[in-house]
Amino acid sequence: SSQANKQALISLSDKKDLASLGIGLQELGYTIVSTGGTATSLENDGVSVTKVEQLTCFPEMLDGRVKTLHPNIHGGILARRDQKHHMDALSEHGIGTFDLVVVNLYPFYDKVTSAGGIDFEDGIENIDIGGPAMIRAAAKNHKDVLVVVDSEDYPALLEFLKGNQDDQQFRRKLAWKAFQHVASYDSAVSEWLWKQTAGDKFPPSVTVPLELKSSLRYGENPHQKAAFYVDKSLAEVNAGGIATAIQHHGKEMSYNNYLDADAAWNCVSEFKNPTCVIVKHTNPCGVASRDDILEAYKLAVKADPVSAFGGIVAFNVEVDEALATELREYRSPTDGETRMFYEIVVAPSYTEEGLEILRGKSKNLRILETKKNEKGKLSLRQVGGGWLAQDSDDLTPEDIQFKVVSEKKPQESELHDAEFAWLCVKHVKSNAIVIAKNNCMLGMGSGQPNRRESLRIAMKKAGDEVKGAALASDAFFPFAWKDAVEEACENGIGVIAEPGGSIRDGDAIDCCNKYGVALLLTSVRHFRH
Ligand code: 93A
Repeated sequence: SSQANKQALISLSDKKDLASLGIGLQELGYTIVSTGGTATSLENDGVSVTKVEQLTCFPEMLDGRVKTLHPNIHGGILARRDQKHHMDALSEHGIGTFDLVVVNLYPFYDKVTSAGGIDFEDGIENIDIGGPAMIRAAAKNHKDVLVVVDSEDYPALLEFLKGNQDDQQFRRKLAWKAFQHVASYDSAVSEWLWKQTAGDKFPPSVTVPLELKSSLRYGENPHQKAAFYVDKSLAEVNAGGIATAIQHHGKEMSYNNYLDADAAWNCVSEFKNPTCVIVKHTNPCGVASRDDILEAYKLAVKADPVSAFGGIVAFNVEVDEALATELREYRSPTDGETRMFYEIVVAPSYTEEGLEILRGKSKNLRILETKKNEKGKLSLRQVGGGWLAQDSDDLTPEDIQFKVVSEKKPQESELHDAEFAWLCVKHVKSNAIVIAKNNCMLGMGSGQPNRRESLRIAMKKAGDEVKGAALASDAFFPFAWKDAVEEACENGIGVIAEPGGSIRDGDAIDCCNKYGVALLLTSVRHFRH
């Protein structure tokens, strides 16, 4: 067949599915050339191999640093088949062409991030030089050399070779993937080297290896094209977060779905006790913690049933049969009739029965399973022409001192309510006000350009329950005109937690003293723009 005399060069650190690839190529009549470990592995699977040394007439040198870096290898990859003088040069030197190059690289990233870490010297030894050189050469000459860097592409490759029909688009796609692979590899190396010189100093080297995960149907609006990328450096260490979530069921995730699911997951992950968070348009509109997660769920809906409808529901505990049934059946407290409808459920795990029941709720309901986010990660946001980087806001109430500055000392329960409200307010868009009591968010106001308006919205949602509840404000009260503090006090709030730091802090304290309200200053601000 036309496959006769074809040569494949295979050099793999990760030997997953190597046997099936080798056998497949051998059946197609390919001569396989391989480096040491790859050759041994193929021979063990009964595939005959030519060793690279036989072509280079050199042994693998310098502890393997120089194995494939040789004209007999690179000439065979890079020669232009349509240039007579290239082909003449090959025959003059007795070099054969390669039609296929399959390479994956030394597992640098896994090595340097492995538990316990590795020595600097070891890190250096794990930088692959010959591998990227072959990948780049083959990708450059993809018109005639197929390049494969991902074992998931082996079946498509074998199909393509069997088909005996050329397809330049297929080749270009493989070449694109090959350069992506090398680029993200080099990013990881450079980031690691930066850390060796700068430690954890800010700013860090930002070479986030992004990998296209999927094209999305559209962006925030249908006229905007959109796609989703994962941060490979996190995906490879199997870190949590929405990007690495498993979708068990439901319609394809949309752009807005990712944003909202991320917000819900980030918020619910903050809580230690069993908690339910419901998010709408990236803001938590219901949050409740209870030993009984069913009760927490119902309280989270009740906080604002109108907003919760069509929202994203997140739990920090497993979804079992009872919880799934409640999610399926629960009727909106607004009319006591309509079953609640959700876009997404996110949780750390599901029982078999729980999953089955949720699948039966609707074919569209997206069911996501994911793990806690890694802390201490960089947060990046785009502005016109650039990116802003900051540490993620990882502070928890344990890191924060709630300093009593009022005459009224808060009771234990009031202090606890203030801490709960504080955890919630951190996840609400500024200007953010949260009113909470007894491990339950009663009302929230978000995103208003003035704090008093956010307060009014929060109080309206809390209704009569505002009396004796805790209020958290993500930033200090400027106390201009008659301020929000006074309005909250007049309406019967029990305790206020805010960062303080305004030149008018004294006014806020006087006001709380006048109404007998406890005031706690945290010295920490949680803006979320
Ligand atoms: O040390 S290298 O940078 N020098 C080379 O010449 C070379 N050639 C292939 N690393 C090199 N490789 C890498 O060896 C490949 O990228 C692959 O990851 C690995 C396969 O080695 P083995 O077949 O011995 O397991």
